[in-house]
Amino acid sequence: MQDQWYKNAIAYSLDVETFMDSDGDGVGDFQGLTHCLDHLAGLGITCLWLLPFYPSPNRDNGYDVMDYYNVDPRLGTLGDFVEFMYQARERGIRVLVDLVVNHTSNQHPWFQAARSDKNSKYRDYYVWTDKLPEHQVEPVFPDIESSVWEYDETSQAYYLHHFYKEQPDLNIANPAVQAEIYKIMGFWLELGVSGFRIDAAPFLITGLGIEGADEKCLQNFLSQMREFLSSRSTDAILLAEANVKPDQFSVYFGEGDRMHMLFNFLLNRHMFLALARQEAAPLIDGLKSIPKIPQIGQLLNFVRNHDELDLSGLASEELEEVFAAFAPEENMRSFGRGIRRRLPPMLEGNCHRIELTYSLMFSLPGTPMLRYGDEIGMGDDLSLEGRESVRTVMQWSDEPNGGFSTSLEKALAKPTISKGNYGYKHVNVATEQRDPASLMNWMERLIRIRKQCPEFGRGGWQILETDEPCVFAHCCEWQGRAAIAIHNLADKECIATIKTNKYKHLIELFCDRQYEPIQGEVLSIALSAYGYRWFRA
Ligand code: TEU
Repeated sequence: MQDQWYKNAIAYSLDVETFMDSDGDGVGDFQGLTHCLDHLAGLGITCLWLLPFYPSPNRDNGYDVMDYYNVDPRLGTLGDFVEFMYQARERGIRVLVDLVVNHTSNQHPWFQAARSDKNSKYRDYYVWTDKLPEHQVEPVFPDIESSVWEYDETSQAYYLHHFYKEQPDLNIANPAVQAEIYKIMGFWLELGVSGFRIDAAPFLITGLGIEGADEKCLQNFLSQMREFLSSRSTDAILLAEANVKPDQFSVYFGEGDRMHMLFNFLLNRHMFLALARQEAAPLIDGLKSIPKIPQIGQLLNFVRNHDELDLSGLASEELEEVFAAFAPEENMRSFGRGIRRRLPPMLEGNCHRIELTYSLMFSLPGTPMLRYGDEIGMGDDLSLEGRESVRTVMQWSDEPNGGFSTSLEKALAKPTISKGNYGYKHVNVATEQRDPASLMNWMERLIRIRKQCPEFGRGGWQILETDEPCVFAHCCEWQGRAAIAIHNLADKECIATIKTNKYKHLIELFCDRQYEPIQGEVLSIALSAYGYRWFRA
């Protein structure tokens, strides 16, 4: 039986390319990452998700794979990967890898064979049409691609691509393609990974790109994927990247026989709306709208990822409220639905508010995930194109290049070091290590306390009603124990009265400053502006 380790994990996502360069060529690599494992272990991280590190022409930051069975030579060798896996395991850190199989790179040998020969067995690995269908879905990047169909001169037909045209969609309905996917999963499982992040899950099976895709077919495929996984490992998990509405959650979780985890995009955007309004209501509505999840299922909470802050599920007025609060300048927006910024610049560097946000995210029901650089409060670099603005290199010290690379010319040739207040001179691991009041040391404490509160990861949750609209208070219970978290989203202090007779003696676990102990039968909780308090009840 699975011990459901993922329900009490502390996850961390990183891109090998931007984490640490060990050989001075200006590009991060597996050896560099291996040297930095002690930093991650010291923080308390127990599970890494690595963004794609496979050979790729890099049209889409590695999300266009040319070879599923290797490491991009810029990042190291398979040998370096295996050594990294050993060193991670020694430190109790599990590793999830990105399974990018909605599409391949157009440079993948399968696509090369498919386009050059209509009789090739690889032809049906992709989705072709001679005539453009009448109804077409929108491409994911409408600012760059005008259609999901691209005409291929060589084979005189159109192929389907939901993302960039250099990323032809695989025809996953084809059993031969499914067999290839299982072979890829089997390979990485043998190398010791603890599971997969399933990239672009909702797009996997999309018929001919026509609206009303074959949902049943997708469900079957997700079940079969799980069956394959279980036949090879009792421990590994599947984590789907699916930014979908609550009524679609069951497609991914099934009866507990499909995905183990889903990214919690839903609560993510509700959290940002709540922060923008300085009101708890959007978070409460968000939580309440999450359907019941099978026992083995879990949601993965996060603040930001490597894409834009995707707000596409919000109503248009709500979207505008978040834009107005956190991205007033046009160039931070991406075609109307997202924000290309990291959190600290969105909150104008307000340390107290940054802590509030992570404290909140870590206490939400589910598993928390950080993204590299979150622990030190890294910013973005809006002078970079598109999503590159939030993909700058990790800042290790105030040395040149932020200690990321010894190669001055090469790393600087690629201007990835973020500037200004958030640049490596001010924000870096070495400096924060020495400062007891730093965000990084705070994050380490947050993680330690969170590990002592399995209730947030494993328990059932309940909203605690308060008389202050700006206060979000909730309680999670598991195996007869309860953990309570109270967050003041507003920039003014308050005293929130919590209406409950159930919890009388609260023991303070974690808070933003020294508070008077709570006394008496009525729970009157003092909170500073953006204050937060965690209790054991
Ligand atoms: O994103 C998949 C996805 O569904 C997109 O809509 C995502 O929300 C969008 O890229 C926002 O910028 C994944 C990866 O996270 C993304 O980086 C890749 O570009 C994409 O798949 C294609 O592989």
